[in-house]
Amino acid sequence: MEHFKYFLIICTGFLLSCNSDDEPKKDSTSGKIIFNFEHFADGKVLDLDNLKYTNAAGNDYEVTEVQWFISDLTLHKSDGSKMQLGGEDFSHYIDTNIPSTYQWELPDEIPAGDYASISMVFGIKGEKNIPFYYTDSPESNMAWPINLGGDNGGYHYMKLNGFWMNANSERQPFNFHLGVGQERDADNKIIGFIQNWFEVELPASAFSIMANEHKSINIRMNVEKWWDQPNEYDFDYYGPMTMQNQEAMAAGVENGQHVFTIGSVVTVPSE
Ligand SMILES: [Cu+2]
Repeated sequence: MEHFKYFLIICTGFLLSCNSDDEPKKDSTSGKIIFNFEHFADGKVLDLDNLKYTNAAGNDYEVTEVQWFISDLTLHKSDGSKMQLGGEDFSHYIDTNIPSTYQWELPDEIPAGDYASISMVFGIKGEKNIPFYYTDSPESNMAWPINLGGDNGGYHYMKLNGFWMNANSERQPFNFHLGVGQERDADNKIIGFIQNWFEVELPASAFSIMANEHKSINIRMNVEKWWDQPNEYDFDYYGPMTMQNQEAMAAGVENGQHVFTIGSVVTVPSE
């Protein structure tokens, strides 16, 4: 009997300590964010596999698929403080062939209040872009050749594939792929690598969130802007492939500052 009493005390103590450790910290002063991703062209939802678009350089083109990484999403307050989202899940993969990738539900508790802006990294920062980091598809299919990217260029930032009508009026495939670039000597031998990821502050991304509120924020890729300004991107000049062409990728990266906008911010009823 005495033993049994001790057993009960130990058990209860164990359960109590377990409970207090495992209980998720329910913060009644915070909300949650869900990001949704959408692809637009010329101000409307991107119509895939339809050769009906014309870029700034006058190339008629179509898009067959867009596959890309976003990472290090960060909320900024007007006092300069910031909060990086996602924790260990610092990146998210988006694929027009896999609609389930269009949503990224952040685990973070977002303190209630006003936020001045949202910033994002297009692609993955070099120190996190480690070869063989992603072991499962579809992310693993984004691997960037090690000879073209080195130890900090493990994955494509984006594969944007399609066709354009070339100077000979032929429908020619293009692979507008962005990732780590190469520095080459006069003999075209690779002598270094160039990080092409970039950070962008999303225009008009101020929002506020209340306690227990869920915000659904749409991040929009405006596809035509990859080829618009400041560099009018002519496929007849740059050619169908970009991966070994730093000049082409640099033009895309500069234009990339104008590619992303906020589609909408909606408060969704929480469960
Ligand atoms: Cu590629």
